Amino acid sequence: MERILVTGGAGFIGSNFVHHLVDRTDAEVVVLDKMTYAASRDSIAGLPTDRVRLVEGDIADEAVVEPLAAEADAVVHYAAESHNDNSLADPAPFIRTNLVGTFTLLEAVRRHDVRFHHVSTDEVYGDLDLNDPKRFTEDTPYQPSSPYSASKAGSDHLVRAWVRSFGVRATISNCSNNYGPWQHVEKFIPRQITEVIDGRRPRVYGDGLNVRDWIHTEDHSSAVLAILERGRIGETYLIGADGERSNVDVVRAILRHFGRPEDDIEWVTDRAGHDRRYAIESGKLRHELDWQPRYADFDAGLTQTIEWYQQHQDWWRPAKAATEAKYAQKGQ
Ligand code: NAD
Ligand code: TDX
Repeated sequence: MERILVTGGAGFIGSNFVHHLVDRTDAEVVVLDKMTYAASRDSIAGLPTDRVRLVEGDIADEAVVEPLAAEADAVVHYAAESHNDNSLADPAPFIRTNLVGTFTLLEAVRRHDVRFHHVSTDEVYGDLDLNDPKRFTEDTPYQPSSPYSASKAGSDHLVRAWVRSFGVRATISNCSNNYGPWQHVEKFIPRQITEVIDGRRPRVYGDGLNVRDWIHTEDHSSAVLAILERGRIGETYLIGADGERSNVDVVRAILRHFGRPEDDIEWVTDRAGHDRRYAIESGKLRHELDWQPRYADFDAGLTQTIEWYQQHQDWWRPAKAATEAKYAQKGQ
């Protein structure tokens, strides 16, 4: 594989994948990113300029996408509006980027017969009860709850239809909640770490018992590369690292790290339609593609992530005040 187009490659997870490609393959990487509030040039700064090129543009703009798809051997599609709370406040950009953007890319890879990998989320499956022994599998029916997850579910369906009707050579992955460096401070773990660094209390929605299945972003990247290289065309692979934790448990671990009392929590207004629990059964990926997570110990990965945010205050501070102002308006 010589030239790989990575959409959303200046975002949290896409930028990690760009580093992963540079470190582990000989590929030339073109990043197509609209550079929204969620993007960061710093996250891909310092990479060799003969290997990585950033194109600032919109995946929903055919004139931008067409020439880049024409010269690519593969497209790995991360670009999205990604935050549930934002999708509840204003769904429009989610429809345009996640649905129209994915459609625009699919039409371009169809024209040029380019291999396509679509990065999606476990949220397309809706949620599980706390005491349900089941986990999501590739056969779980779609039942998205929020405008964000509905737009991602729709984008998955577009990919499946383009495979079946037009023979597009595509795979899909649905991953659980990612954590690690370079995640925007609007998201749960960075928000709580930076609140505590600023001497405030972590802000937990509802009763805090909602469960997320955490995976380090490095492990997400290694799984996507395995699927790109060895996955079967037309298949979906679930990506997860057996990292189920309740939100309140994660917050208590962060408080402990800073030597603060474990009940020093601000309980705030719950998210509308808040999914209760996500849990991934990733046996297909592990057995078929021989993939294993490297960050099996969530607490060690969390400690490393906390230290990263302590050491990179210049990076996250510019976004922090505006993010908190938005949450404050909603009582969160
Ligand atoms: P992010 O918000 O950090 O990054 C998204 C990137 O896409 C940004 O750089 C942004 O500028 C870019 N972008 C947005 N709209 C664009 C457009 N119209 N054209 C081009 N670029 C555009 O998101 P993330 O957390 O890194 O998520 C990346 C992908 O992984 C998304 O598709 C998301 O649905 C999926 N995913 C995320 C998680 C998670 O826990 N964060 C879990 C599973 C799947
Ligand atoms: O301040 C907060 N307090 C709180 O209790 C925030 C920001 C969140 N939460 C809760 C809501 C969720 O139960 O924490 C949990 C995680 O919240 P988010 O970080 O917003 O993630 P989530 O909604 O689970 O979605 C994430 O994982 C799946 C990503 O943002 C999606 O892009 C991905 O598809």
